[in-house]
Amino acid sequence: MARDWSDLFITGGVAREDESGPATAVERRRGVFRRLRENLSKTRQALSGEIQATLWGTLDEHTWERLEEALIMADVGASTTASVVATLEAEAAEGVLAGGEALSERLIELLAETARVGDGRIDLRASPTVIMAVGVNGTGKTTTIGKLAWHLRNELGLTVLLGAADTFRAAASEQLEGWARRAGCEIVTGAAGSDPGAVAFEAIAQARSTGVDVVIVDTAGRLHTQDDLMAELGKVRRVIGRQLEGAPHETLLIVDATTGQNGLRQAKMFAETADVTGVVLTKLDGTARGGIALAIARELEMPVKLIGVGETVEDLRPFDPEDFARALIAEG
Ligand SMILES: Nc1nc2c(ncn2[C@@H]2O[C@H](COP(=O)(O)OP(=O)(O)OP(=O)(O)O)[C@@H](O)[C@H]2O)c(=O)[nH]1
Ligand SMILES: [Mg+2]
Repeated sequence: MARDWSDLFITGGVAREDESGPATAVERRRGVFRRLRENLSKTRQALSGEIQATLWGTLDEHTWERLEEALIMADVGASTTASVVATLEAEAAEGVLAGGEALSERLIELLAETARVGDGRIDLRASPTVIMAVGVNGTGKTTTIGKLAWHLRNELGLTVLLGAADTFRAAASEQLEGWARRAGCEIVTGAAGSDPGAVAFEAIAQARSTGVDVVIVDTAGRLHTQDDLMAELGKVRRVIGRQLEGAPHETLLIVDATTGQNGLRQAKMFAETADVTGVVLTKLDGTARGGIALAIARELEMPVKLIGVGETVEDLRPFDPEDFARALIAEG
């Protein structure tokens, strides 16, 4: 139960093993799941009661309509909802699924299947591995980087260096410096208004010379329609690639879940121009429409790798489709 940090990363044996023993590990994962449910309580409240009442009642055409409505209200998306509900309805008609419990479990399974797209893991075997965070303004890039650095340091025992390549927004470097202090990692910054590519270049150069495991590069927020800024992002990527072949190894698109279908459209266009390899969906604690996490991977044709469910370091989690669907829907 509950995907752990060690399941998210491919580390080639450099990471620390879980030394707590199997019983404690299971207990820990249970605790993580409970916390996930709490943090997703806004969507859960909107969705779980309605779905359970529907599935445990008499099954007729209204059942499937109500189920569709509930899922669409939670932003699971029209096409995902239609196909999941059609499958459930067909299986119920065949008599394969008897009773509310079986229907609820099958719904969780179908939603989780939808959300499973590509390899959701992050490969950290390159030395150093370079991760870039990109996205629209204010989606949670800097915060996510801070949380991620903290987990890489504290859960996996890796060394991390942050590159503050958002030289555009005043105070962006200071914000990242705060996270570097909390996470206990190094940081490379540039002067306000300086070339973001130069900061990324310097960060990787420093990581290489000091033998750091992971470099995470922060970038300024931008819209996919801002051609000059999108071109700048391409330039930063090229600079990184020239400094280290194969880098950046991972480009995470940070998407704000509270922006719903509009944010999803924006993300789609962003992903088309920015060589994105995975999605981080943030602020899921702040929305009753967290079902978007189950549809976004299919819509963008790339995996959701991490989710943000609050503002503290503990509130960044590896995305596990089944846990997520269960946290939104299951009773109890
Ligand atoms: N509730 C909640 N707040 C979050 C989450 N992730 C980020 N935030 C908040 O969102 C706000 C913006 O976060 P930043 O990390 O500064 O966003 P950014 O994408 O770096 O912003 P720009 O650099 O200006 O484009 C901050 O107040 C964060 O604390 C989350 O998962 N849940
Ligand atoms: Mg930022």
